[in-house]
Amino acid sequence: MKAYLYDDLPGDPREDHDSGTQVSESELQKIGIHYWHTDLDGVNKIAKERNYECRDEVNITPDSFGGQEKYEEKLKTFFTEHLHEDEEIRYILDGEGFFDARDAQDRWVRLKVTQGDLLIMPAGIYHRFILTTTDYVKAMRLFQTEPKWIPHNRPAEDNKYRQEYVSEFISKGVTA
Ligand code: KMT
Ligand code: NI
Repeated sequence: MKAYLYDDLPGDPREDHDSGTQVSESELQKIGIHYWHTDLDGVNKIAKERNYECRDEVNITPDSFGGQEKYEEKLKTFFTEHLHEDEEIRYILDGEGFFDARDAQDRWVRLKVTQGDLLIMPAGIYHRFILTTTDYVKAMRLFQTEPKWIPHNRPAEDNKYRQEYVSEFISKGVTA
């Protein structure tokens, strides 16, 4: 996985948009993001520790979504800034994609994920997802008993999980 600040320049969001400023693993942890590069045994171990008993797989390509038009519609949903009331945990089985998450200064941090990357976005973090120009990703989605992937689009400041996230990772993190 590669993590850097998004350049915020116009153009196809499926391009890299690498500003050249890297974001370290410890900086990611400060905003509640965790990642591992691991094999299936590692995924099983982490899933057990965090009580993720269930999983499924998604295959995202224009074909699997019924053609270019429907695919682009789906991408719009993924790429609209939102939060969830539970962790979003994804293991990349094949292909590649970008998760963008807001840091404490409300900048986009871009995480490029490829095969073997396991990523956890905490509940309440504002984020979005998009594929790269290869237009293909296959991912495992882990969940406890029921998937809770309903997107709550920004602004969602009244959301309890947003407020918990802010008090744990944003307000405490203010230094200057
Ligand atoms: C999501 O919820 O944004 C997704 O499942 C994106 C695809 S998983 C790589
Ligand atoms: Ni999401």
